[in-house]
Amino acid sequence: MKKIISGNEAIALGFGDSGGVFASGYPGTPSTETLEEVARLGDVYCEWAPNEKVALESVIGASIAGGRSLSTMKHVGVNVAADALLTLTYTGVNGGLILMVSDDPGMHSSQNEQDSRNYAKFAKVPMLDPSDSQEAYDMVRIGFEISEQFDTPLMLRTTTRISHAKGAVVQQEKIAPQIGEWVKDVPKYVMLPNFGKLKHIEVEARLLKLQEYAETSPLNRVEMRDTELGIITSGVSYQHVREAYPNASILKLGLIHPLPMRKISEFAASVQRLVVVEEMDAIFEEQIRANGIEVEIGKNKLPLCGEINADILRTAIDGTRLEAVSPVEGLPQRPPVFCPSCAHRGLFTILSKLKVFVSGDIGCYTLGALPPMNAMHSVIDMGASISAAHGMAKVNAIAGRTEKPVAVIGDSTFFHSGMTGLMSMAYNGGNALVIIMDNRTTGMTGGQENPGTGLTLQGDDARQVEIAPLVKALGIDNVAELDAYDLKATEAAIKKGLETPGPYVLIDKNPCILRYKIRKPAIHVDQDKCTGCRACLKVACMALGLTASGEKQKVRVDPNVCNGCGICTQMCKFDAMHELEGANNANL
Ligand SMILES: Cc1ncc(C[n+]2csc(CCOP(=O)(O)OP(=O)(O)O)c2C)c(N)n1
Repeated sequence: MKKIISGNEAIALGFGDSGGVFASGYPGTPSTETLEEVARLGDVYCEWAPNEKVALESVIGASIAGGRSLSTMKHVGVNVAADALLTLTYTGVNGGLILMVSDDPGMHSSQNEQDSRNYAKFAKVPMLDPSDSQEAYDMVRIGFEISEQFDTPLMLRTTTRISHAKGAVVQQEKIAPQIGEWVKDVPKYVMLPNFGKLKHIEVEARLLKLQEYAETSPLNRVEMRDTELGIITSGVSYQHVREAYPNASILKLGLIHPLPMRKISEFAASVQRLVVVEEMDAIFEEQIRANGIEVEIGKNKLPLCGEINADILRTAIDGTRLEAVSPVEGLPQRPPVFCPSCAHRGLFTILSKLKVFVSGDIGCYTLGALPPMNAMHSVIDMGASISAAHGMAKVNAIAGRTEKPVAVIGDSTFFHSGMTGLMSMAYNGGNALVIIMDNRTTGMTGGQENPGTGLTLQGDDARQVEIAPLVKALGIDNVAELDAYDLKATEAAIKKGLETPGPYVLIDKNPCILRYKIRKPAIHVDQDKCTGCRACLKVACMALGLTASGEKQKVRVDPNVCNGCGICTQMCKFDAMHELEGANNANL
């Protein structure tokens, strides 16, 4: 029976069907649903980790204990887990180990566009690159087999289109959970220099064996058609190539590291023009050229940035365009905004007013950087808000500047990698105001659980880590609560935090209204009192608009969108905005 499922769902299903025993990951688009789907299978153990390094390390332990295991994360998550990965490659595995990493070409929802194929090269591990849901499913099973046969971790890479697009999947016969013996093997698992030196030699030999495997593996297949044009490609690019050039010959790579150079060379010799199609970096092309094989078109014509599509291919390869493609040019931009009644809106209304330097972090609150708030001035990576604010404060002190930086971070990001920065600030005598927006969920990625929510990935009760005592234990004496829905109190709290010397932490505990489904009646605007001054529009709420043009425009509230938080009412000097019981009850 066929199932129509996404690549992420297919990987989860493949894990369940291939004897998977333990899975751990950290949310990140486009990988997130994979672990959520493993949880839905019901019969395989899985958990959210507070960050990707912890996830991978737990999976390493599960593998050492003999279980087939899976770790899931987005591309930047591998940066966090890289310390573990780059030594895991030396120890190898016991139970098969797959690190699923999802890249985001085009940056639909990411802070950078890094190409994880570099990590396979860097860590000297095999990498698989599926082109559709069926391949994503099948590659989990073959991935475990490769991992165990070659004693290596294996990376299974998806990109946004593979993770999220749906396709038909036929399941293989389910195999029982695979759990080997749990053995003590010091030279294998203890990477002291003496053992590590020997292991490095093994890793290099393993790579050569994997290369031989890649030469004959059906994962890398030649599709011979018209020999005038030959294209080497993989992953989602294969689909674009098939659409743009249905008659071209293709070398479709599934095992993309290490590359089968003999196969590539034979394919190159069998076609007249050789084109290499890959999104982002020139990983294949550089290796192919380094082997003395002539590539007519690669990154000399194809983009290094963003996604490719059939139209881009046709334009680059022979200067023609696809008639069927209708570009989205001219459509209005719809940048994301805070949800109606999100507490982050109250905070950024005040930060914007106070014109302080805000060292930001990654989460829904990053939207505070956009107009009209313009109240976030640096965002680097998860956790950087606190450590960067610390560095800023130190240089400010050296320069004789008095302004104290403000760091803004969410609960999930704080647990992920903000805690260590805060500890450093306390330890090194820092001087920043840190605001933790504890909405009790990992909001940006869709509302996942974390150590502060009191629930596991499966929704079962869990030990709930409290942030205030944790902050104190990290060495911060000044810790206070904040209610970002109360603008006056928020302004007063922030001012106090800025005036008090040394590290100061404010914690807002208003829950995420989406995740916790909080609904309130809409705000009503008294049109007789509204002067049209537009002060309320500064809170940038999508429920607020203007009355029809013509007469002096006044503010109106869309009751279907408004969620009655009352932040806008506090901006009104004319008492024109009120909570009206029952106003939009019909829409609750
Ligand atoms: C290293 C890394 N892992 C994962 C992500 C994906 N991601 C973006 S924001 C975020 C967490 C947001 O949760 P939180 O800090 O609680 O803020 P909220 O969105 O709830 O306001 C995650 C997991 C990322 N950008 N970088």
